[in-house]
Amino acid sequence: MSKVFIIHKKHVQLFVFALLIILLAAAYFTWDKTRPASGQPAKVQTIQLVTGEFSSTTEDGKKLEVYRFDPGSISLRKGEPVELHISGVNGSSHPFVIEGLGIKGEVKKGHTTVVRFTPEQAGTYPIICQVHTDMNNGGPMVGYIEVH
Ligand SMILES: [Cu+2]
Repeated sequence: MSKVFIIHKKHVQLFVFALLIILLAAAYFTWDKTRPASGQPAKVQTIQLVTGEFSSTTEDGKKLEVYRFDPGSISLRKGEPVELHISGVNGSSHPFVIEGLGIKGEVKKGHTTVVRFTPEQAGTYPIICQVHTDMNNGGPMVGYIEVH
């Protein structure tokens, strides 16, 4: 009776020892994995844009005018935070949307509008001025945001 009890106690000791080894190993691997991840700061992709203008006169004296985002296309890496700094130079106001990203804003002359987002999917996202839409209205004022 007592012999059986002693063997059983040794098994319990062995089990506790094995459990301790497993817990130590688990703690070691978890610690090793989280260290490089927490030490890496998020890179912000900062892009500078301005609102510009092309203008011209036809042979019969008609004035042509189009506002634009400059540069007209930008390239971004997906999964990294972005800051667009859009400064208003030509045109008093440009209320805009970025299609596919659910972003709205406005650029005013003499001011810089900052737009922050993190693109999660590759694709082309047009930034469209809602006032300067076509040739009869000083447009089309559109830029293209390429996410790779
Ligand atoms: Cu505009």
